[in-house]
Amino acid sequence: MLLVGVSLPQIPVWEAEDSLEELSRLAHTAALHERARVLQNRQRVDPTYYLGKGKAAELKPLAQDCGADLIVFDNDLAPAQMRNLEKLTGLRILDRSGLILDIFAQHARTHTAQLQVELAQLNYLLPRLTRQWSHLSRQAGGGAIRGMGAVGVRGPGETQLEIDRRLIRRRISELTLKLERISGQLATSRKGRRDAFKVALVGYTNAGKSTLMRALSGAQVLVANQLFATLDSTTRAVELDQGRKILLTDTVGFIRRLPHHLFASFHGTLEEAVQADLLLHVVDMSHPHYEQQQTTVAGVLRELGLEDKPTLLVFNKIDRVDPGEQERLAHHWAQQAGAVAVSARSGVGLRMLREKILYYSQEEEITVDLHIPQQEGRLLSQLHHQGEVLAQDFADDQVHLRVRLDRSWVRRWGLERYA
Ligand SMILES: Nc1nc2c(ncn2[C@@H]2O[C@H](COP(=O)(O)OP(=O)(O)OP(=O)(O)O)[C@@H](O)[C@H]2O)c(=O)[nH]1
Ligand SMILES: [Mg+2]
Repeated sequence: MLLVGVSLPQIPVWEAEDSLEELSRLAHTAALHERARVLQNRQRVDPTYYLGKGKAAELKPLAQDCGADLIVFDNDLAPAQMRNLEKLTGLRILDRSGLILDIFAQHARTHTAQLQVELAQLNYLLPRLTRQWSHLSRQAGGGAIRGMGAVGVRGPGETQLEIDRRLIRRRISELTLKLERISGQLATSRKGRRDAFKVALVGYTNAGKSTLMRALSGAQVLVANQLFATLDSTTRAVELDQGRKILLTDTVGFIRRLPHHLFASFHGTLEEAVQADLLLHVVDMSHPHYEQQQTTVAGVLRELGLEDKPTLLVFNKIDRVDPGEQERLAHHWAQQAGAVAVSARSGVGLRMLREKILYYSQEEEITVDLHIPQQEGRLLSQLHHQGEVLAQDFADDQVHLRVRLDRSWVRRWGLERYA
């Protein structure tokens, strides 16, 4: 496979190179092997071929020389550019979004993830549908046309292409409905746990979120040195010190230029992050451009409307720097951003991390004095159950309680009227 990138003036060259390097890792994850790499500097994008005409013409002989039968572009191509390149080179063309979709299709294990990926693939496919579309759908990992059934009966004057489009649209609405139903069910089951303090792991793909999930909760989530190993969210109860329980969720990672179809389809999965009380933003500090990854993640969080959510930065993989340096960095980050340096693999810094989470989770707790009529037996027992009763005495037909509990309970149970 041939990798092609275009470096534009508004993007520094190192960033284009880094992005191409990342594309190579993505390709590797999709079991594609890089044969050669082309990076062209251009003032602007060429409307016909994305890269310059001359460069585009060189692709075919270059691919022949190195035995590549597929060209992967780091940039997202317009449907017409993709067709033009296919015509010019006679080879299959894939762009960044297409490749990421492919990986998602390969990695989707649960039913929900499969539906989400299929929806994203079809939305990606629809404007690219041409007579050769069957090859596109093959390359989309097989998921794209699953469930569409036999080719429909041709309506009067309908071409095959129109039929295909109609089928895809129908499948898209079917999937959208199914996913809405699933996310409704999830919301209901989440209601049952809304009283617990919820923490979600977010971060760039491969930052070590799942490893940290394992280290903190013992959950046997998949850890792999590949991009987008995790596509589903997993939630586990974790007991911090002092018997305090939280719910920890591991979820899908982010990447620069995340295909927006995917983003839209995975809203259900990302909902876990939206609902969390605290985000742990995991950063792979051993990555040469970790700061840029951090910025990318912050951007995605902004798109999700989560920029104001309490967020704790967790610099992971600290075991990769030498021990002398570890302490200095940990200190530096703690000073700078209240961040914690950890190694999810070796366990360094996890105690500190637990303490920090505990601290955040207690922020949510308040102590209230209440006067509750004795006949409110149910409320009294709930308070004993959910809160920590610090003092209690009985007077007339009232119970005086001093309770430490989650701020949210005050509102939910209308406790103000007993204060
Ligand atoms: N050296 C070192 N490697 C780590 C550490 N944490 C995770 N890794 C490795 O980093 C790779 C990615 O880890 P994952 O936990 O799968 O990362 P993730 O963030 O869940 O990635 P995706 O689910 O693909 O987005 C694996 O090879 C891990 O073994 C760490 O603290 N130190
Ligand atoms: Mg993971």
